[in-house]
Amino acid sequence: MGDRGVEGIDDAGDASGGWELVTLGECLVSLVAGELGSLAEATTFSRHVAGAEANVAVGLARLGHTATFIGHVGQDGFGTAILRALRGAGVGVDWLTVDASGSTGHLFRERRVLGPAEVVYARSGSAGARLSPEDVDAAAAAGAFNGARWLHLTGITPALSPSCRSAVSRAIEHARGRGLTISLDLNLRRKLWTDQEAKPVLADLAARSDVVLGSEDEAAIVTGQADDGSPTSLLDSLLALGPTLAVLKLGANGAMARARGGDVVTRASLAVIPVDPVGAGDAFCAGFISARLDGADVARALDVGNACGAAAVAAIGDQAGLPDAIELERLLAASPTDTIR
Ligand code: KDG
Repeated sequence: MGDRGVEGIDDAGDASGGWELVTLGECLVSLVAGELGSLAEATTFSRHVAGAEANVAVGLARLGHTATFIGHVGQDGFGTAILRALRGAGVGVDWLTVDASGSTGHLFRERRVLGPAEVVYARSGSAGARLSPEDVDAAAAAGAFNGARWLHLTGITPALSPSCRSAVSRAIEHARGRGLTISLDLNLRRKLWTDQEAKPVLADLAARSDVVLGSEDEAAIVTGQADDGSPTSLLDSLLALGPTLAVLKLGANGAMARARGGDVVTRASLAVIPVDPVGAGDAFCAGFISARLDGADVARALDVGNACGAAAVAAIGDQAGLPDAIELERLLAASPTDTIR
């Protein structure tokens, strides 16, 4: 178990320098509709920095951990905005390449408080999709993984391009060789690939990860098990793929987890009226990973993840609501009627 990182050992040691968390993928700009409802009626948009892995890195940094991000942005104003935002959040950008051969990926999305929100991507052929295994090797050679404790991956990056898929695989090799804990958020994006294309790729990544997180729908696709309303059997099917810990994000219903050979742990979410549901899953991952890096047990990590997810949906944009450590403690301690005066 020693080579399985934090999830495989009881006593998570201190970071020995460098970045605690390494992640990689496409950080993009998200143009979020100002008006609630259909994109068809939206006329104003606000610009935010987005991208699942970058959201997790920013979430970790807000909570006092250190995180670095490997990727590409275009040599354009959106790329500059991303660099400034990540740097300003304290995320390492030493391995965020400014790439003149493609533009920065962006997306438009509507804001709904009822039903799923539609996203329109403008990321095909983007700079972000040019991330390659050579980038990961270069970051590793420059020390990105030295002293790191955690590698976080999502199912979005392998869908972007063959080189992105290889980059994810290469990151696992670097992390595994150094004993990092590896987490995979399934994050199935059906506008990027079909379920049939995604299933074997994500199942393979899950097999090579320590912690797999996802929704019930995503877990059902990746495990090939019917989503029959039994989260416990989905957790077991995820564990059968190979990780030591499986986590189901249940949105307003909280989260559940099971470690291999352990009991099912279920924790409720915080009550919240969402103003922008996108980014909740990434915020959950940030909170969960942060708590595990702090040595928390799975129940506490689920609580922290749920609180971060609730905080994220209470603000517009993927990253605006990500709490710092003080806000997090207030959220975990407060009754719904509390006011800070
Ligand atoms: O989880 C939020 C992400 O989905 C969003 O920021 C954009 O990375 C993104 C994607 O590909 O959907």
